[in-house]
Formats: sequence, structure tokens, C-alpha cells
Amino acid sequence: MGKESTKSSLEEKRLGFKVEVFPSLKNVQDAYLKEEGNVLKLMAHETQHSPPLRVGVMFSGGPAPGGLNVLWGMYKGLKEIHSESVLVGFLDGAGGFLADNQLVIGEEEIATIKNQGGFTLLGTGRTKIETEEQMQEAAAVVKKNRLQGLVFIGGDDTNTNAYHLAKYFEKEKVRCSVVGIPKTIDGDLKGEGIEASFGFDTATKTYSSMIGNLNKDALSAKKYWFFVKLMGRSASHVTLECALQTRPNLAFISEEVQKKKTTLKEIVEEVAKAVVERAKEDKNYGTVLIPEGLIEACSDMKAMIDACNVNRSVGKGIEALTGNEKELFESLPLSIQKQLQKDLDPHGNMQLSHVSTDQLIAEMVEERVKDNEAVKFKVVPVFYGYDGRCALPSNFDATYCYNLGMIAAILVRDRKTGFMAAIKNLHLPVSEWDGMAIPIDGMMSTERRHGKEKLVIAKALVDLKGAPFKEFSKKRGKWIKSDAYLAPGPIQFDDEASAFEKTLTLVLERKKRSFF
Ligand code: FBP
Repeated sequence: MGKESTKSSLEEKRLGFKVEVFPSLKNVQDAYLKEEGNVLKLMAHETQHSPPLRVGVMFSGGPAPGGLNVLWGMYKGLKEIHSESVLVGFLDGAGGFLADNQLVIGEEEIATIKNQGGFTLLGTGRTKIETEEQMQEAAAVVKKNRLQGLVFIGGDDTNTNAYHLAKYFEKEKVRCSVVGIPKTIDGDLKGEGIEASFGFDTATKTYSSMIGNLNKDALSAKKYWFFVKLMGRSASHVTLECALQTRPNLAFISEEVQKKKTTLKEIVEEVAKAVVERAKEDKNYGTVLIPEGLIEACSDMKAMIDACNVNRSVGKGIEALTGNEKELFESLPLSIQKQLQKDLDPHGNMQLSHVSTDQLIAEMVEERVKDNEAVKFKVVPVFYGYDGRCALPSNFDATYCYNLGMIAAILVRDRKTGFMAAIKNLHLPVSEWDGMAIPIDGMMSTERRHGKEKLVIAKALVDLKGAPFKEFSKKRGKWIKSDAYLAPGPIQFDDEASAFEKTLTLVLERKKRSFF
């Protein structure tokens, strides 16, 4: 019996998608990085000669669609620089790197990963390189493998650590460029020349497609309220983009909730009010979008979660809660209490992706409207998170990532360290994209974390004065009662008119004009 294929027919087809490169990358040997103020700008027409390079790469944190194309772009770039260059992939994130668990990536591997979803091939992990000891270990792995470059594909924390490692290597005279690639479906690594993190485009299109389907179900069966929790722990970019794409009856943005010091009870009140108002018009259905981080953004819940985290950091359990925090914890459904007591993540925080905020708000609203005879409240709670972060990458993410990988190869060749690969003009056609390298230095700021001042890349939260949020707040009032739902449908790969559509977040942020 022949070996069964491990790819679906669409995955097979996507292997053949021809990724476009932007003009200054057409010939890698002729491309060079020119200093322009703090940043490096990719230019063409100055042939560079280089010996073969050995470069290490690893994924870090949650998967994001397009990551495999970074490997493909790096491989292509390195081979164009010199046919004997070697790309060393480290397995399962920084943990695998420090243990020197590796896979040399060759033609055979590349042939299977083009335009595919997930962080397969290498895997990922959440280990951080933070301590002096870990940095020494990192230097040892670099020396052992004779690496001229080390590329970290990760979010704000990973790139923060890449910055510190670059500084350490400079101090210790380890001649290895450290380069970052901006990744996260949450979309909260941007600014200072980084227009978008990769993965956001595909993840939000995937979720919006499913939310659009729920909108249609709401309007057809006319009997369900869909409460949709969406990934995005600190920032609500995902929820905001999905709201703009699908026009639910209600959507909450954690940053706004935090700013207004809204309590969980007030959120429940707002949803209950919408449920009652719609019931008066015989509309016992609807959709509500809830970001993962909402539970932590509510002022009362935040105080309680912070108290839990502090207690747990000193080995005490939930029983150590006192006063309002204790009262609030005990008022929550038992299922939620259990979820709040699960293991902390490696950063010492509660794993909010495992807390059913959708369910919690649904139960509280149910309690609130149960005596209103006009209301028939049947709720379906759903969580869209893991289902989007390994989807087949959109044409945008596939192309963006491949080009980022090539820029990373050039950065190593040109011995630049402490930079993040970036592309300007992402809202325009690929032919108008510009390659850049942004010094991570310029993105660092001091934050108090776990009681200590630390130099970190601050998360880019939703800007309440920014164009995407303004657009949302202008429209959302109308969405509560009217059925203004949109159903954007699945990601398009081939249809010329829509296969390269950008997120509304990117378009609104870059064009700064009303899009509707
Ligand atoms: P990254 O910041 O690492 O890209 O991951 C973000 C995220 O998608 C969050 O939205 C979510 O809280 C987290 O991953 C959950 O991931 P895991 O369950 O793998 O720890």
C-alpha cells in the first residue's frame, strides 16, 4: 500500500503558490541596506559578495500563519547570497535552541512547507532567553554551530529578549547578528516602522469568516445569541478587526473597558440591555464579540486576578483572597472558579485563553433577563482562537513572510545586529513595498514587571484615538438594534479581486480615512 499523503488537496495546491517579491529584493546579491536616520532601507544595485553563511532560526510563542514562509524566504535569500550557505532550524523554540536540538533545513524540507499553516517542521515554545546563564548558553550554541546569525521569529517578549541578547553578544564579542521577525496573531507588535505583525491578517480573516456564518445563522434561525470569545490577551486588535469585518450587535474592546474602569457587572448590564431592546422587536438573536483579555480589563476582575497572581507567586492559593476580591471570586460560577485556578503561564499570569469569559457573561446575562417574559434568551458560547492561528496563510501573510525572511538573510550578510526585519507600505500592492530594518533599540521602554523596572518592547494596544477604533465607535450604536451583519466568507486564494485584500485595521491605520 502506498504512503498516505499528509497534505489535503488545498495544501498541495498552496505549495505551488508563486510568492511575489518586491522590486528591491528581486536580486538579493544586488540588494543592500542603507542607513537612513535610525533605520536601514533596502536598496538595489550594489553587488555584495559574501562567503557562505550559517544562520540559526527558531519560532517562539503562539503559532501564527505565515511563519513557515519566513523559513522559505530565509533559505532562498541565503542560497542566493551563496549556494553553500546553511540554514539551521532549532526545534521547539528557545528551549530547543539552548539544548542545541536542531534540524538543518534543506531543499527537501522547504518543498513541504511553502505557504502552509502552523509552525510545523520546527515547532515552537515559550522558553525565554533572559538570564545571564541562558545568554552564556546561547553564546555556546552559536559558537559550536559557527553561526553568523540568529533569527528569532516571535512577539514583543521574544524581540525584547533578542535585543538583550544582541547587546550581550556585542559586549562578549560574539560575532553573531541577532535579528527579529515580528510575529503574533494578536497584532500587538507594531509601531516605530513595524506596520503589522504577521499572522494577524490570516487569523482575523479566519475568525471573521466564522463569525459571519454565525451572523447568518442568527438571522436565519432567529433563536440564538452567539457569544464569541476571541484571542488577544492584552490587546483587542483581533476583536476590533473582526467587528469591522462582520458588524456584530455588540463588541467589547478591552482597552476601552480598562480606560473607563468598567466593571464586569456593567458589561453584563450593557449586554442585557441590548438583549431586552432587541426582544421588544421580536429579535431574540444576535452576536456579541468578547476579547480574551476582557475579563482582566474589567476593573473589579482585574483587582481580583492581580490578587490571585500575587498570592500564587508566593505559593498561596485562592483561599488567601480577602474582602471584595474574595466575594467576587465566590460569586462566579464554579466552572469559572476552577478555570481561574489552573496552572499559570510561563510569565506567571493566568491563562486567559482557558477562561470561558463567553460562558461567564452568558450565564450572568441569563440570570439578569430570566424574569423578563418578552425575552427568549438561548445562548451559544464559542471560542475562536486556536482554530485561526495555524490556518493556511492568506496571500498577504504568505507574501509578507517570504519577503521578511529574505530581508533577515540580508541583515545577517551585512552583519547588522539588534534589528527587526520590516516592510513599509503594506497596504499598497507588493510592487510598492519597501524593505526596511528597524532598530529594536528604538522600540524599548521601561516597564515595571514583577516588581522590577525592565527595558522591554511595550505592547501596542488598541489606540482609542486611532482610525480603526474611531470607525468602530462611529458605527457600533447602529449595529445594536439593526441587523447590519456582514459575512465576509472564507479566505480567498485565487480570486483576483479579493485574494490580496488587506485587513481593515491596516488600511485604516495607513490611509487614515473612513472606509465604509
Ligand atoms: P503570541 O503572543 O505568542 O503570538 O500568542 C498569543 C496568543 O494567541 C494569545 O492570544 C493567547 O493568550 C495565547 O496565544 C495562548 O497561547 P498558548 O495557549 O499556546 O499559551
